[in-house]
Amino acid sequence: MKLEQYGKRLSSPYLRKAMKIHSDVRKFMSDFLKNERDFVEIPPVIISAITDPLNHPTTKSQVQVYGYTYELTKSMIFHKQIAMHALDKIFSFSPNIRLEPTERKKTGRHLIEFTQIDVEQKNASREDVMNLAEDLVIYTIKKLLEKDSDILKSVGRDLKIPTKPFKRIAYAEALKNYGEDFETKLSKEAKEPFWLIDIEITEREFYDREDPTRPGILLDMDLIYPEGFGEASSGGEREYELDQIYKRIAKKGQTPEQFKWYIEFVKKFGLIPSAGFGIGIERFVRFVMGAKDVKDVTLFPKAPGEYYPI
Ligand code: ASN
Repeated sequence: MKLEQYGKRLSSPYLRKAMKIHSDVRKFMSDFLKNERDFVEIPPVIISAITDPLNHPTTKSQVQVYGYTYELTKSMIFHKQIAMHALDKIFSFSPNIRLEPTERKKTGRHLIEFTQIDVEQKNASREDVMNLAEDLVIYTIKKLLEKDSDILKSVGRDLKIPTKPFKRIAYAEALKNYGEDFETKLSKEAKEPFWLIDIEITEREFYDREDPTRPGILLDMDLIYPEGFGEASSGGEREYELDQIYKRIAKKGQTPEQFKWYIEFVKKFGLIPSAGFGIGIERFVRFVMGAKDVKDVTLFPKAPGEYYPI
């Protein structure tokens, strides 16, 4: 994006509205978790010796510090698990850097720099955190409809309060009925947010816990927006047993050395069972506004493969 374009878009009324929604989304999500559910907000981690390997390829972004190499955070997953030693219920507005392949600039859903509200709860089951995420989404939408109905009306968005519980679709069933592109198809068809659950082990990272009663199936979930807006969130129960962690890392073709300090930590202190999820804030705002692209609702957007002067 050229400097001139950047300058011009800053005074667009649409962007101003989007940023007001963005600000209110953060406020309501935070209010809900702090005031209604006793969660503690923790500061985000920006650089770390290890970060989320993610299940899809991204280019590593690193910084050299005092002769050591740190990665920029792709998600706070490992820190969330470790934070369970200090606190029972946490969340963070976590800036993530993911250098996605250039093709992803056209999806409408990808920025290389974005923020997710990352939530984790000690000794919680998948069921507990799905319930929590539903309440969080419903609370936030209700509050936005109360406070920002003028904005939503002015952009022609007829936003509905989702009905609880959200529908669930098992990964295998979605794949069988809709083929590889099931997520897009299901999202387009849906009128309300829904869950994709029981994702196959090969499709996710080692930290999502395998169901001990159903080998190969994870105790995880994705939240999908309706009307074609696609993925909102991913999360699940976490793997906390070291032998399983080793097994899962090997299954991914990764090595324990890649996650050295995490493994060292687990050896020395162990992990506490937990479950959690992360909801992308820009994607949430895009859904609320009914916008075409996350770029359109972001003050300083950075799309994959492009250079931005600001
Ligand atoms: N935040 C996600 C989770 O809690 C992880 C991710 O963003 N990859 O599972």
